[in-house]
Amino acid sequence: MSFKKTAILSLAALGFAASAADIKIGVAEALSGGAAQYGAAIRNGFELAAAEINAAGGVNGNQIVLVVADEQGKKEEAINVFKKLVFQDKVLMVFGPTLSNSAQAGHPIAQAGKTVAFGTSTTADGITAIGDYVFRNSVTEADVLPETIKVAVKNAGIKKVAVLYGNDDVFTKSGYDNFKKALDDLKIPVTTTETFAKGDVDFKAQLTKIKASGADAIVLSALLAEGAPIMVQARQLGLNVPFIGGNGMNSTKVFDLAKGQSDNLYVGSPWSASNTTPENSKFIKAYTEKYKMAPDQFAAQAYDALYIATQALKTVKLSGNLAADRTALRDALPAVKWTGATGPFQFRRANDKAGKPAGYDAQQAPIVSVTKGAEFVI
Ligand code: 1QQ
Repeated sequence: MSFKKTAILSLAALGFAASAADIKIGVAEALSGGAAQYGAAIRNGFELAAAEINAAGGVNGNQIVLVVADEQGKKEEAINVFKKLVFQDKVLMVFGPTLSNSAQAGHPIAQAGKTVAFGTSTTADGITAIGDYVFRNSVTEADVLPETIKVAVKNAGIKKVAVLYGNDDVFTKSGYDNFKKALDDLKIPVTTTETFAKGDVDFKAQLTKIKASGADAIVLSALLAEGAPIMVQARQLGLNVPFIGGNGMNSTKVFDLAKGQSDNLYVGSPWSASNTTPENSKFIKAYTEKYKMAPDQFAAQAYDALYIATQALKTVKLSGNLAADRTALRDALPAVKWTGATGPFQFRRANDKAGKPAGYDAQQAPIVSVTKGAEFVI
């Protein structure tokens, strides 16, 4: 008998055998760097859901074990972390990464390893075109932005807008493309289109041009690291028009980062703190008790995502053969329907670039809200 076998047998004799049935799930999120503004809330959402699911008996008696890794909001790190989780840690599936920019780098690794990659915050075009193991429950910019613009225009009597976007990030660029399409469809004139890059800190030149252009609102496709200072600097320049933002601006962190200058920002998401369904009330209460702070949509989507995966896992008879189990989970996921903190959810098949069926997007309706006194109000 080899040493390895002896070691396993003695572990079993000591009562560790049950751990063989643990279900290892990877969580690859930005836990440091600028995107940790989102990633920390996402991790909290997963850990809350895992604790609840395990306390209620786990998945057919098996406990969920999260293997959390920091992909730092960077493409190269997303590649490293996905390789580690898929090939070294041998997790059943991977949630994350936080940014679409990183997903374009990390998801092909999961796809090659025939392992589900499940985004809970990735909203750019083309993510689920990567392959049939790629899923997300985050509603795309393409689905949300037309609705956000419609509500903002109606509410604030907007006639013409300026557009400002980050041109070096997959998400901010996709947000721009979808904003542009929605503005064209609604025949809303654009006074000027300005850009910035990741890491920029001074946006006065672009904002001065926007002010001179006479726009009634600023359509902004940005992540918080740049989006929050943009709001502050606009107000400093006396540019007090509404902002219309994408998913990147849809975080309560905007209230900390743009202190006192965060009013009048329109965003859309299926999740709202003021939604009083039993599922959402339970989530908000449990989250607030556990973390001593209010959740945001990023936490809510991660929380729902683990419940969605759990519903699929409950229908799968895990064989202990990793490759077979990974594929069985992939095959079970598309049929899941789940009503969670973000409301009723189901998947919708996405196509690849050639128009052939690929991964799965979220089929969910957005709610548009506007910031007022450090709150999102419907
Ligand atoms: C993306 C996003 C970001 C705002 C996630 C935090 O939506 O990168 O797709």
